[in-house]
Amino acid sequence: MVNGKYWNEKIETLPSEEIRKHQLQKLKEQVKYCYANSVFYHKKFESVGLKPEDIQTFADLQKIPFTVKADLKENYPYGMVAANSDEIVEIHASSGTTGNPIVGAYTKNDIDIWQELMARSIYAAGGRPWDVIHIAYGYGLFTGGFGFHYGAQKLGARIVPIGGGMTQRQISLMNDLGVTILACTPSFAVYLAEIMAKAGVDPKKTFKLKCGIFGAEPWSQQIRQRIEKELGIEAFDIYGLTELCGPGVSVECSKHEGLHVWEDQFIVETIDPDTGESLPDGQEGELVFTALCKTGLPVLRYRTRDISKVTREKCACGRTHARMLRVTGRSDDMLIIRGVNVFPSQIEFAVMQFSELASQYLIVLDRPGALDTFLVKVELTEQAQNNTQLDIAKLKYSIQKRIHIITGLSADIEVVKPNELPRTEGKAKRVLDLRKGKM
Ligand code: DLL
Repeated sequence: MVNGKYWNEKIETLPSEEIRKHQLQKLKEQVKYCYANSVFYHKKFESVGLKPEDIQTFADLQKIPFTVKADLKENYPYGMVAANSDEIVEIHASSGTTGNPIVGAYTKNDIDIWQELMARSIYAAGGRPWDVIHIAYGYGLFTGGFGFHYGAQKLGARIVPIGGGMTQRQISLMNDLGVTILACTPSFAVYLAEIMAKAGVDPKKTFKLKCGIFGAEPWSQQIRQRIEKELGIEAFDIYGLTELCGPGVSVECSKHEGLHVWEDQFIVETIDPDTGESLPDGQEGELVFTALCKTGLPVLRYRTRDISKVTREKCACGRTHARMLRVTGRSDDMLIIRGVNVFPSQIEFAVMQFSELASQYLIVLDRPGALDTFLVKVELTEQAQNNTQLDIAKLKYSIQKRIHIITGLSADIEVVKPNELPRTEGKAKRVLDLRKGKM
């Protein structure tokens, strides 16, 4: 259906009990598939004495051991592939910061599913065949560019496959080509808005932009408000990871009350990241996903490290699939500063309270002696920079106080000039940890 509320109404509004029934059926089949075709899962099952027949109910899901990032790294590149090698038609990868990259190996079946999920996701965010979609996620091994490309292609929208880079040119093309949907990381959207403001371009006046579909990194409510205000668009959150397909695991609908997880393809669970214990819906924890129909590189109970919570309350949009709330951070993003646990999102929350500051910030940690140093670099907006009345010392003190209230730690604050902090076209870098290797 092209002009209704849904891309795939039957699936998107399937009654919850039917989704559960479908999931259990697919889970049983997938477990059998993994046991028979994946050397990795066969061994894993044997090591805990598990046979595919042992999975009969939802509760039995708990019997399946978790799969973790290290499994994928250790089995790089093809050790976890279950399909015949000539069935693999595409490879993607995410780099991470250490060790081997995480490889995604896709069969034609996997690409078809991904394309369907991305068409649904773009549609849920308001995309229609008559839209012009500017895909500024990187093309290549990163899944962002191709994921959006496949989805927009299925939708029949007009694609501008710009990828990363050429920021100035991107802006003029967006205007010239009548772009209506912007797809990129939230930090790149902020960057585009900054460059537009600097060039005296007001996207609200000349552009046809109506919405943006942003993901691949955590972003706060405050960043969303800034993007929406500066670009004059409605912003939608999209989530995904290479291990599951790429973007298109979940997406926000027009209600903006969490991201619908496409449950016909994934079972989502939340666990305590420290103990691995299963948590009830509504409680914050680490997201764990089981891909139900993946054949290239299947994953069962995959620990994402992403922190969120799941709700199964009815959504006013009519979609019946569970929702996850925005990802607040990753359990392995957590910084331990002077013994205190701090998430970059907490610093972002503090910084974004100040209208004098731009959206860019950088946390710099070091250990020159016995103690950690904790510096937060923040950047003035052009407007604040030109305000001769601005009392920088007072501003610094207020930021410091706010960070202290949130984290209990006192940070040093450095206020820098507009555009002084580095921008990236891909995922933003928020932390510079110089302590590594220093005891
Ligand atoms: O980032 C896939 C993607 C591309 C998603 C474009 C959305 C848009 P990876 O490079 O494998 O895949 O990184 C996956 O990025 O585990 C999260 O930590 C983070 N992430 C992805 N989307 C979001 C989001 C892509 N909406 C990792 N909010 C995940 C917060 C996100 N974090």
